[in-house]
Amino acid sequence: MERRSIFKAIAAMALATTVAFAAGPSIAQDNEKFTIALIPGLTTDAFYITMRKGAQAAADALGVELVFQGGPEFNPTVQVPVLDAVIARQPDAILIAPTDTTQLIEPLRRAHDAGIPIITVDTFIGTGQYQTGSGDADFPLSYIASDNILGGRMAARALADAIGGEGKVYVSNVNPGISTTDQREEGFKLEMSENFPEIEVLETQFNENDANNAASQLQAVFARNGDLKGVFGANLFSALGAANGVQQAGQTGTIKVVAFDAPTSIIDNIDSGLVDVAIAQHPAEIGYFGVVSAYAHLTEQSIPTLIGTGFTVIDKSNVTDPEVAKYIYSD
Ligand code: T6T
Repeated sequence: MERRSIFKAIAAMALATTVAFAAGPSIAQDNEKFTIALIPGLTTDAFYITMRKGAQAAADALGVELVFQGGPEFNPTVQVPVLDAVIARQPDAILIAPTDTTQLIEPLRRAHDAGIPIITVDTFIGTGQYQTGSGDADFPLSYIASDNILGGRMAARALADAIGGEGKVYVSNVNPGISTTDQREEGFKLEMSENFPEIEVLETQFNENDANNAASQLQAVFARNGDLKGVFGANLFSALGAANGVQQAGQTGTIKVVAFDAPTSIIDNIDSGLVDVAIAQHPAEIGYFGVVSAYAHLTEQSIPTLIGTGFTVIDKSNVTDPEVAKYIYSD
């Protein structure tokens, strides 16, 4: 090859390399745009609205199409038909917050059998230990969520502190069978029994994710226990309802409230003194890493089977700090 041709060949190779790098991973090479579906527990919950924002940020960065499709209630009977409709659209991957640890196993297996990779976000199916080769629910690729046992323990410590380490409290919870809220209750009770012997944890009240139920239950528990000192609301609606119940009972500041989740309504209640502490999850982080993980899998990278996201504890002392306030959920 004469010298000029060698230079030309090298220049051509350099150009080809630049084009290949600029084009990015395999998806752009065949012009495919991945579609990733995100199925929340319910669409109108500030927690999942915030998760969607994080997922959309990752989708925009990666050139992925994000489809957000869910039901109006946190309930497997409502969620399964939504899931079936999503499977029929054949997305490249599904991110889902399953509304029940057992009732979503078979419906999700239909997606798996159709060849659609599944990542669960926020909640899990089975034991939440995936890709182990054991059990009947280990087929999702990854679980991305808060450490909910730890979150329950954090709530217990905050409530114990607020009530001075003694007295009666209870957990306002959604329904049994939801991985997140089951684990929060478990962590809360473990922490109380291990470290706060002077605190009596009364029977859990299940409100079916309805803040009005949670409010009436608070008043009924208070009617039976005039010395009630505190309540742990194990998710957004439980906490909001329990706080409303405290206010309706005229016990603001006397019955202490620790809230899981941080929508603006709970933050307003911190300002007014009705809620002592809110444990904010990082739902945007869950959504962001959900999309990134699905994309990594679709472009043939291996992904972790578990990704834990953080918490921010919000109270009167730090609620105006922008580094804290950025974790308040979007409505
Ligand atoms: O607490 C979140 C979520 O983590 C839980 O799984 C269900 O309830 C929320 O969406 C809040 O309403």
